[in-house]
Amino acid sequence: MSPSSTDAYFPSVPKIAYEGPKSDNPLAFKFYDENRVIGQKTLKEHLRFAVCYWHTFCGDGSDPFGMGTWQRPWAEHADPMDRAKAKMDAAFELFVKLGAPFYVFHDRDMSPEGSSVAESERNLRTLVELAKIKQQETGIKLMWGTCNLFSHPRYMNGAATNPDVNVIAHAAAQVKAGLEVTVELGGGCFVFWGGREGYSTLLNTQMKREIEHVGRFFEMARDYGRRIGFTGDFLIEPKPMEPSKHQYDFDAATAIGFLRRFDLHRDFKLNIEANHATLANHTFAHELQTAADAGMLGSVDANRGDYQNGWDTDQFPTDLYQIVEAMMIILENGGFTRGGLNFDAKLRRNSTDLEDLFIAHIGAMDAFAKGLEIAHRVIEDGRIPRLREERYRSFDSGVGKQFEDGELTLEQLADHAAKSGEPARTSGKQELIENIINQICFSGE
Ligand code: XUL
Ligand code: CO
Repeated sequence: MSPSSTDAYFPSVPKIAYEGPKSDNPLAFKFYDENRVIGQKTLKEHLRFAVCYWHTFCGDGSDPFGMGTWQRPWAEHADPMDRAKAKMDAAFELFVKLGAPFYVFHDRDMSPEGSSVAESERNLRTLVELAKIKQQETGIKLMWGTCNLFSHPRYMNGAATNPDVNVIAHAAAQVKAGLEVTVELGGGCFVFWGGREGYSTLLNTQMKREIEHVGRFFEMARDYGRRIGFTGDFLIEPKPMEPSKHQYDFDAATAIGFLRRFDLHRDFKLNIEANHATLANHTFAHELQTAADAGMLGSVDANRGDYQNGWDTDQFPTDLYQIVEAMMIILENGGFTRGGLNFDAKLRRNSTDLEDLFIAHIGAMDAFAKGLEIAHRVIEDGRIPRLREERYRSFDSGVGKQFEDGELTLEQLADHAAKSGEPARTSGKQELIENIINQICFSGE
């Protein structure tokens, strides 16, 4: 039997409180005061933090070179369903103690795969019934659901892009059930991350056909979701590679082009992950801005990579400069609606204490709270937004305006060059802008 007490798995961890910047308590927030108001909203409403089920409760610290290092009491049950129930108790205990308003999960994180489609679905529904009760008891909400279409051996050649339609059918069964339970649990979004939707070599791959198959699959998922009353956002989470050599939803721009091509752009948005951005040789900010400019910034997987490593280290986000820039884009885009900041992040393999799970989340929540505050101050301060605006002043009237409005031919624009002569050199002011960011970061309130 799994323990049901809310204090069973982390007895030494109290409800995490806000103690302010001077506190030396590792189990307290220094900056994340959920009720503090910035602009029009509280920090809780702005940041919409979610804890992910997979790294935090399913991970065991193993890597390709070694076995698990973490001893998790909820993983000790021999029976897979008992283990799943214990894991859920531990998960909700952590959500409550941390004060995270949301969580996210893959179908197979929450419940074990059975020996048939029917058994897998039965397992999932048993756990979803428990999750429903726990959501009601705690007020914690599901931000998004997703399906694990990459771990099982059947997906080794892809899920929706698999060369065998029988495999795609299994992916359909999972997504059908995944959508149903996401609706039942009130999830605001449904995510597709296509780790194996790509190829290893073009020598055995019909790329055009595979991409058309995934387009068709998303269309079917969209239609089914809408039929059963899912009114939220479908999200694609771009990633360039890993585990596939090349993933079809390489980055935000590629995913946006794909969604428009298959006429999915009205129902789908993007879930931007920081470490996926850096693997694509972009910055986190670049991917956020690309999604925002297309009206498709749905949600964020908040983590960070390591610039020396070419893989997805999924570290907890604490890099303040990266976070400030991200929060500026999120605020300028009007903030989150259904999405939020999901910590798709894992402890280092040698961070073996149970309390490290709390310490890691606290640090990331504090970093985003501070980052939000600074981003808000940068926007209110106005110097940087003004400098950016002024760079484009020449388009506000005259020839620039005519150009933007499509009123000029190439010859007319060329004539303008002849008449106006060599343009004045205008500084981009990057150093000044970076200095202003530092001034605002370090000058306090
Ligand atoms: C993998 C990754 C996934 C998705 C959900 O890199 O980010 O965990 O967030 O499938
Ligand atoms: Co992710």
